[in-house]
Amino acid sequence: MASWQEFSGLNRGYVLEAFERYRQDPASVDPETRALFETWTPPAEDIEQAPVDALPLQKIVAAVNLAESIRRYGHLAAQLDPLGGKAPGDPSLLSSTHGLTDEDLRALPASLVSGALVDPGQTAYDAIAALRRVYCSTSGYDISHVFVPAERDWLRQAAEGGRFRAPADPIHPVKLLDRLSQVEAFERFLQRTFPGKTRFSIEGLDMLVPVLDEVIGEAAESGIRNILIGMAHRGRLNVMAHVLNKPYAQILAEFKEPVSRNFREDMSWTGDVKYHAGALRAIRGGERLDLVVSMPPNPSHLEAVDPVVEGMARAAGTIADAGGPPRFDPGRSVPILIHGDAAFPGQGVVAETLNLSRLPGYSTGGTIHVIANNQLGFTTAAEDSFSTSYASGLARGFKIPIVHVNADDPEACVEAARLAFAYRARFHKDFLIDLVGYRRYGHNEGDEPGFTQPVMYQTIAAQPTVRELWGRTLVERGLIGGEQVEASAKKYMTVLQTAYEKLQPEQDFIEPTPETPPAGAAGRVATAVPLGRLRELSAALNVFPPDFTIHRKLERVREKKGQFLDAEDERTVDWASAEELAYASILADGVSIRITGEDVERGTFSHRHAVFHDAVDGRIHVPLQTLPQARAAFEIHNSPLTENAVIGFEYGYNIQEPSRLVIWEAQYGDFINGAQVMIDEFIVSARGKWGLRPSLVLLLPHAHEGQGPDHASARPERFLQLAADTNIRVANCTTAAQFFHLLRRQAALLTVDPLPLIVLTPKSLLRHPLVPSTPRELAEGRFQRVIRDSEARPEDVRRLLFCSGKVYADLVAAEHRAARADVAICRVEQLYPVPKRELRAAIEHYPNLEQIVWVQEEPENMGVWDFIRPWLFDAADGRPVTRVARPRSASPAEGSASRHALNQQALIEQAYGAASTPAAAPAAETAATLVNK
Ligand SMILES: Cc1ncc(C[n+]2csc(CCOP(=O)(O)OP(=O)(O)O)c2C)c(N)n1
Repeated sequence: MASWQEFSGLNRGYVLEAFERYRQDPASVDPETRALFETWTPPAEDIEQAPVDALPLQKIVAAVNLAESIRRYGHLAAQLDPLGGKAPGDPSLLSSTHGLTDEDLRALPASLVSGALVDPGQTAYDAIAALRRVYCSTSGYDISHVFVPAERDWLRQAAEGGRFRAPADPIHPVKLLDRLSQVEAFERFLQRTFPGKTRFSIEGLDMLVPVLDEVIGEAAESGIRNILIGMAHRGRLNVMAHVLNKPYAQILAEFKEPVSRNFREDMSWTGDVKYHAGALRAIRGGERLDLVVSMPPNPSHLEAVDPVVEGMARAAGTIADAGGPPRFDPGRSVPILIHGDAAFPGQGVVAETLNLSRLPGYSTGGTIHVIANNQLGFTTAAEDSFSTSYASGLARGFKIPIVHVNADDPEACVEAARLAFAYRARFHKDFLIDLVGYRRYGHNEGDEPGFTQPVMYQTIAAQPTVRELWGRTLVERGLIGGEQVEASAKKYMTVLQTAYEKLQPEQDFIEPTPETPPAGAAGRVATAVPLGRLRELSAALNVFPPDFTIHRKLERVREKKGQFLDAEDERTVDWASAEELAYASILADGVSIRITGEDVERGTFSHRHAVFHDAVDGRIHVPLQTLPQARAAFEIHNSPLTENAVIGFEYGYNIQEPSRLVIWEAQYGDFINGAQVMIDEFIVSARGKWGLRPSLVLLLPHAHEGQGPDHASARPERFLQLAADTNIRVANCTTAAQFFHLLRRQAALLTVDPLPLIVLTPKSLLRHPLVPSTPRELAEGRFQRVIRDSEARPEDVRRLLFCSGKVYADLVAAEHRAARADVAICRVEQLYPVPKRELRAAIEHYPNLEQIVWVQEEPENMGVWDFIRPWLFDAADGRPVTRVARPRSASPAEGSASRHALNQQALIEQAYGAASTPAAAPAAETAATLVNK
């Protein structure tokens, strides 16, 4: 048995309780405990001189249990609602439930329940009262779900020891009042000057700003270099003004909404509303840049920015400027996420983001979460919003400590912020502050809340602001006079009034100006790598630790790789080797790489093997991390089974560190629609809306191969529909060399002309004999946007088939290929930006052309046809253009391999204009003859 000294007050209670049971009935405890108790008696001296036998043991146990209940469930009795809503309470918090009277407690020593909270010589009664003040006041410590005992003890000690309370580290009460005056004046001024204009006022949650001040102050002191704040609409303008120091003039100018100087005649420039804009504040200490606080722009889609901010924090804390794996330092950056009380439990992306928090490839060393809890979601009340007891309930499952705090108690709020930061600094894990306030107006300032919450809004109308309440407290404490409270409020109204009077809306209105990419930048970058260099890289990639046992089957693959660059003109470089060589050469060029996605380390189709596992002891070896030529770091992580949050995360990582190559790969491209919010709201539109320049790469396995409707399509039509204003590049390569050059081109463009790159990648084609390239094609070539038919004689060609991706392999493999000298097949390898020049040149290459056909395996309403049609018509210059596709369909593919095979066969027949399907007939008619699904 552990020594008696090792038991804290609580555990002692349990031991004593067990001992008492044993004394009454030895069989009531387990044999092991019985054996111990046979030779053990509890020492008496430890319980404040009173011999145990002299104390009423049941009362001791009851007092210990009461104290434990207060620690666990005290938050249920805490006064968290500034509007006076009744706390639910819990019977276990009552002394009577435990059979205790006040006298009983007065007869017991304080040390039984908590010595730290009271003076020596006080009783358990005083200690229980003190515990209630800690756990049942305006802060609710919801921490019993933290399963790591050391953390839970630390949290309890922090709460009970008053480590974060005045006077140990006093909160400056007058400064706090001043800050609250500033926060309030801002909203009042906007309300007065722009009545009814949407600003999503912070009022009712004004303490959010001092809470952020506190975290940022602590972060600055502890040497953190980057703070990333993610937040939605509520209070955003106020936080921008006061936490990110966005000038009042700029905010006021945005309210005036002058016609932008960037207004484009072609109407294609979009921009975004003011409460989506981002901001950045550099806090300098002397010569050195000490701290950067930034808030990225975000869309209306609530919580979508959460993983983005996490990715940014991860990037900011990652050192990747030397070969090997990168190093993540949690002391460099802190993410802060501000959530809505309806959005936090409601939006799935929150759970996805929380799930990232402790994964090696995604951890950011702890996020500070604040739920800006105004007890409403638009018009919806809590009981219709979440099934958990609190809005924060989800965080419990992730063992995140939670402090609920009444937003009208400024000191308690500041303490919560301090505790959050200290916990994060100590354990590098997430912490959540549930800041419980209210919403002074409707959802927006033009909205009438009385329609749906009449009673609540009667209370709110009578509720003094937190500034007024705090002002009164300071007056009561004799710290200031009443006139000072009012003077402080007036001062900031005057500041705003002055800023408004000086306003020059045209000049003060600043909008992001997207730069037009330098024309043809993508075409100019050199991507070839000399053969000698490729051989060196390949040899280095093949070096394994001497005692490493490679899996039998992979050993053979590696052996083959030993010679695959020997013959310059043999097609020996397969897709996987080309990809690996692209990465190796990019690292050697000094660009770091991060690759994530489900099962990417091996690759869904077992082609990549970027991480080898020793067949005997399971230890791992990552060739791209031991590459001597690498001048930048390489990391690859299997992601959790998530699309939305992880794409958001990688986008965030990418915009924070744009000079690194960041790649996300889908398991199958079909699952990309799980991340449609990230695609629509960030990846394709961040540049148009916010002037950002993402360059994330998405690898999306795509092809109709008979695996059913959900393993067929990466939905290229969706990306192409979203392609405009040169916002993305979309490619679909058919050879290993093409992929090699495409990846290298992307890496080279990161600093020149960054754009997201969407690649439709192969599945069965990974091992198709048409795909491998010659070493020379890597050493001398470049990415070709369009690949013409090298076999057809131009003057023989009457029918030109344009296609993209895997259907090319089927067209070439068809028996018609040899017999039809009049048919040429041209691959469109880059779909956007549309290679107009190459399309036209390909058409003009064939002087006797009669028919141009777009061939795709996707249904006619999907794939590329609808998008490319106008460009093809344009390039065709009056020549007939038609298409061959599966019939229009609500789902992408057949749910049967045999039907797929039949349809695919018919499709190829039609493409060649075979006898059964007249060449000139519109495909849609002939497509109807395909076997119906
Ligand atoms: C994904 C998504 N769905 C719906 C909306 C529409 N909407 C905007 S604010 C809001 C209520 C949000 O409530 P809460 O999270 O509590 O934040 P609050 O506005 O109360 O601060 C809703 C439903 C949205 N912006 N995003």
